[in-house]
Amino acid sequence: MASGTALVYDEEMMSYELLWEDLECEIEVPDRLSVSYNTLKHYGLVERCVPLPIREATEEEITLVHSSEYLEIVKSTQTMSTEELKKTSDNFNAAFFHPNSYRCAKLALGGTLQLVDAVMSGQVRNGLALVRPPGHHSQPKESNGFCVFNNVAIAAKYAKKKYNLQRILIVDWDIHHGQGIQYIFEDDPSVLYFSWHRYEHGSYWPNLDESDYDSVGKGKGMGYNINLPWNQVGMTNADYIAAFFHVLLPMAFEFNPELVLVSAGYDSSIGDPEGHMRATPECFSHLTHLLKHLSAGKLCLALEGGYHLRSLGESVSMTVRTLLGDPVTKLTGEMKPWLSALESIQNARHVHAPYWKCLMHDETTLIQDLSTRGSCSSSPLRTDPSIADRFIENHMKKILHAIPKSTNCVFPPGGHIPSLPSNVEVENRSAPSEIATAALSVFSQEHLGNENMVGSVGRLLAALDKFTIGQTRNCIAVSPFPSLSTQVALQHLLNLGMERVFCVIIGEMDTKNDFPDNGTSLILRISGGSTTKRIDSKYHCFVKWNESTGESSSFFYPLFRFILPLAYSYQPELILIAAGCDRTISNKDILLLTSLLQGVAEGALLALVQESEPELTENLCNILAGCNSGMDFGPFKPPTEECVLNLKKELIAMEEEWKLLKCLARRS
Ligand code: Q9C
Ligand code: ZN
Repeated sequence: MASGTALVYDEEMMSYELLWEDLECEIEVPDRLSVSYNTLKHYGLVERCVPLPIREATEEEITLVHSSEYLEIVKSTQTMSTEELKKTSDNFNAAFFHPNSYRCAKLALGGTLQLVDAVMSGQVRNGLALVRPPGHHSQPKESNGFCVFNNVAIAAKYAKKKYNLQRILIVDWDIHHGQGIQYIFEDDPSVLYFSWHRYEHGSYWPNLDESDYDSVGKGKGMGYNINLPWNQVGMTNADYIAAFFHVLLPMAFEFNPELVLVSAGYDSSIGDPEGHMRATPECFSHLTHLLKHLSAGKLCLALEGGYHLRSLGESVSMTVRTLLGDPVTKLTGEMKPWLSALESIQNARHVHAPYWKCLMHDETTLIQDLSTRGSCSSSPLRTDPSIADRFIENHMKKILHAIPKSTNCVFPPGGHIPSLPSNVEVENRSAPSEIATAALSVFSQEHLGNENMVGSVGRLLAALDKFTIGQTRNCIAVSPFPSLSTQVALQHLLNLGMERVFCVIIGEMDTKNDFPDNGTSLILRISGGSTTKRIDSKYHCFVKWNESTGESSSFFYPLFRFILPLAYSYQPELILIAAGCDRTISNKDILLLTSLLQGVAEGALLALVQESEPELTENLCNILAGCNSGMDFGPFKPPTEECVLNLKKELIAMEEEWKLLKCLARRS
């Protein structure tokens, strides 16, 4: 499996700028690049990446998308006077040329293609191209929105051709609609394009009807263009994460791409003078973390917009940190999407329901955007960038940069120890056996004489103490009786003062259901449901899942529809995952679940596994130690109607309490 994160950067791409006065274009400055790079340096991230040399794109590559006539126009700007440059620029919408624009545009595209080659050849697992000019607005015959060549669209065509790919996903998290990319792949089912964008019912640039949610693609490409228009400014972390859970990710997993490209614009981040949204920098860690679970981690990002320099630098850094595999910083803010965001999400899901089986059985109706139509603030007040500066400065001080820590492994005394990654430590201390016996006796008298069990509980308790003082990142404990160990562990964690533990129990547990019900833990059980009964409490959830576990899995459906929104809504301090018996999800599903849940609780996670499952243990170790991002969790299949309907009952019971579960503005 490939490892490493590539970084493409060359300061030569700072050698063009706006040469005349133009309020619309003045924000696209050379410093965008140096600030991004210097912030990465400041956090020590540049040294940890693999530097890739930049190159010029060839004419053949440029014309994968652009017409030769347009190429000649761009070429001709090299020798133009300022006056001629201005005249040429005026032929396009929000574009400007400089004598170095052509050279830089060739480097920006060439750099993006270098990244694709490095990822596709396995030289690295993922990477970021810090480039300018941006690309996603440019069209076969047009420069548009500061973009000259469509870097990401050409990268997709290039990858398709050179590596014979059948399915590529393009995620456009820039705050503008990448209409250029939409036009290029509109009728192409091999490229799934997702864009969210500030829209305000068409009153925001580029003011196109085709940016609305009902542009789903054309001909064979119907269903492969996903637009999520934001009809209000001020969208937050909760809105963005909800959009990923309820719109992008289910379709992306059903699509199962072989490569993911990101039009990574950071004008969707807080403080941006264009976007006026409120997502904070760590939100980009979460978006990146989620996307790493597709296409065996093959993820290429290319910079698009981002005009608030401080916000841009911090958000880029958060992205790269996550590409490198560092623990994901907690997502801040209230986990409650705006009504306007839910309306957009509901409509996007509705128009795509005919094309995607994962949406087909869900309730979807169109909704009039009553919360915003006519009343939205079409021109938000310009906030002083220095106010945003101060906010971001403070915010970055407040949020913890979890430092990479080791993974702890607990084996019963004398148990078999599999081969482990180098950053995994094996717990060799133990709580005194009287203490272990006392902890165990709360739940069972039966095993008090079992030396193996008492010994493994002793070690588990020692490991948990280390946990709460922040000495380990996460922990996997192998136990002769995982059900019992789960109860002992949860009780101990609560005794130590933990306030919110998200407890996922997979399969059946041969213990009574005497978990607390006071909010200190949220219990989620996933099983076939033969013996499990739903408990009427907002702190006890039940996913009844009995899809036959074959080659392909549909487990992504409850993951994004229920489990992750629940976890993100609860905002736990720690995740506990227990693998019981008679499970109805596969080991691969457990690995995907575990890996995704590392995005919550700063990665603090405890996994409990039966002694007789060395393979699951070893794989979980790799995931927890961060040696997994090259794992292929696919192939996937859509869920059956029965499973969707089972989940719906639970959803209706829970969505008022856990707001990220909502993906309807209103039930009809
Ligand atoms: N007041 C990119 O982010 N101006 N291009 C819109 C609305 C054009 C953005 C004006 C913005 C172009 C790559
Ligand atoms: Zn943009």
